[in-house]
Amino acid sequence: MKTVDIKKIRKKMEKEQDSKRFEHTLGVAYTASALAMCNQTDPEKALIAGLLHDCAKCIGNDKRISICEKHHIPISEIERQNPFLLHAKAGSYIAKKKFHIHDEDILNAILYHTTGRPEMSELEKIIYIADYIEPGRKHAINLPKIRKMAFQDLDEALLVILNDVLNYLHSIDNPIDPMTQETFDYYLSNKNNQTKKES
Ligand code: DGI
Ligand code: FE
Ligand code: FE
Repeated sequence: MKTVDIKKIRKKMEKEQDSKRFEHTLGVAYTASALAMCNQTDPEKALIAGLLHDCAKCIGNDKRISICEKHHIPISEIERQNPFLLHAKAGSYIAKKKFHIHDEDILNAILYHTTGRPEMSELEKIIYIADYIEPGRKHAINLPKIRKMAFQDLDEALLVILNDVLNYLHSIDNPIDPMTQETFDYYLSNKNNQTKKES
């Protein structure tokens, strides 16, 4: 990986994000880095992906849509209706073009950090999980249990988070992105297949 100036990225994010969002960004970056250490994954890549994962969070829906349209990034029906979801796609694009990140794994970790996807890489799982468990998060149910699990088994933690997110979205009548559902279904069947093999 070409050397990336992490200090510069951190400074830019501090300037662009409000203080609460920046605290979250740091929380994700360092939690992801610790999870990477725990899973023989590159902690520096995790730090960079964590610092950049919400780089399109503070730019407004119109801008997110226009970035995607201008650069031929497909917008699904559900993303059109809930443009906040696009901060993942727009963020991945900004990370590449504005922050000169060319590592596909980092770009994908940003791209799939909100919905997940089937067959995630270790880094993608780590960013998805770190986003949910970083120390600044307070409200999700099962947090203490998930935080412990995250440092023992990424797939187990992923499955509980996806289950809780889907239940939460159903409870407040929010539409589900098919990718969120697909990710849950994939990791559930993965777990069931493993249990069958073991017995
Ligand atoms: O950007 P953050 O707030 O740090 O975290 P995020 O990018 O994971 O976004 C979290 C929000 O995204 C949370 O309120 C749940 C929501 N979300 C995740 N999957 C879906 C979703 N919202 C909808 N409507 N549909 C989804 O499938
Ligand atoms: Fe996000
Ligand atoms: Fe986030």
